[in-house]
Amino acid sequence: MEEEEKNNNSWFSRLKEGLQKSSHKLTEGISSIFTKKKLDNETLLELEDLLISADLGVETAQKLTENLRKSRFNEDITQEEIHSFLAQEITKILEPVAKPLLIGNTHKPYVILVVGVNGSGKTTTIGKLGRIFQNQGLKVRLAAGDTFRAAAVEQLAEWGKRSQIPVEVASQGSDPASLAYEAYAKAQKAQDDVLLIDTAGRLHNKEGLMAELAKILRVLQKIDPTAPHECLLVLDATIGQNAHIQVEVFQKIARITGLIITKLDGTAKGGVLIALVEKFHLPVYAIGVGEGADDLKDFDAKNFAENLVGLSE
Ligand SMILES: Nc1nc2c(ncn2[C@@H]2O[C@H](COP(=O)(O)OP(=O)(O)OP(=O)(O)O)[C@@H](O)[C@H]2O)c(=O)[nH]1
Ligand SMILES: [Mg+2]
Repeated sequence: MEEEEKNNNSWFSRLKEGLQKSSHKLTEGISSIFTKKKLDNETLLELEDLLISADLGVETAQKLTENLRKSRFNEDITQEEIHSFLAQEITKILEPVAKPLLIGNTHKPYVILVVGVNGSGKTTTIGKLGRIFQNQGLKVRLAAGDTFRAAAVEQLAEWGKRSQIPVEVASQGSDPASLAYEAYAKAQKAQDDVLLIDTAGRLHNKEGLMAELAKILRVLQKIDPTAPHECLLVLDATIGQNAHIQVEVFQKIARITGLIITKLDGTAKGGVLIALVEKFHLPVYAIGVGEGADDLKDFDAKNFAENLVGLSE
């Protein structure tokens, strides 16, 4: 029990620490805006600007300030109340999409394809997810579908070695679709519970890479027309509003079933997660708040919202 409590505490402090850059920006902004007691038009406009600059998106910023106007206009309000109000409103937005990534027993193996532009954190996320699933007692296999770079294969192999998870690899430059197919067949035969497939970083202006992703999907569907059972899009939070275009581009090729937002520890743009949720309504399965093996966190709407607005500071 005590151990569990300790783990929980470190979980919360890591999340808080991770989101510090974003929460700092909002906290500073709020303390410089709310210097007078009454909630007037000027203050509301300044708050709207602050929320936009914190990457929450124009529509969300307008919605939040409008709600605040409705409930408290011309009344005395404290900074503490602003923090609580924002945390509550943001929680309401995020709650419907905060879902754990559950490996059902409907498909064995449960095939998870991981996509995203280069450097977004795909390989690292797969390493972390593999560990999480293994700790749940599931039989896991990884496939190093980024066959372009030898270093990418090594990177995944290293994660596999650390957690003693088998990793399927192919020689450099070989067809990633064949690797995905073979890994799937092997996972089926071995009766694995989960197969996580890594892919190369795909810039949306590289048609060839996009065609390759389409091919991977086609071969997986030869084995099971419902595969992949999840297609996760990994987004780097530090790119802020550019994340929107990445969702749009990847949605054109694959049926994206959920998002993972990484690098929330290295950015003041953490609010972009809220803008993405408002626009795309995709589940957010997890968030990355650091490079370590335990830095991929379940996405909990209330905790995220409170930490983002610095409520616990
Ligand atoms: N600070 C921080 N760094 C992260 C996080 N997730 C990943 N990284 C780092 O981001 C860098 C890129 O991560 P990768 O997992 O290699 O990204 P990728 O999408 O596989 O990149 P490509 O294989 O080039 O397409 C690595 O240095 C990771 O350690 C995170 O949540 N926080
Ligand atoms: Mg990679």
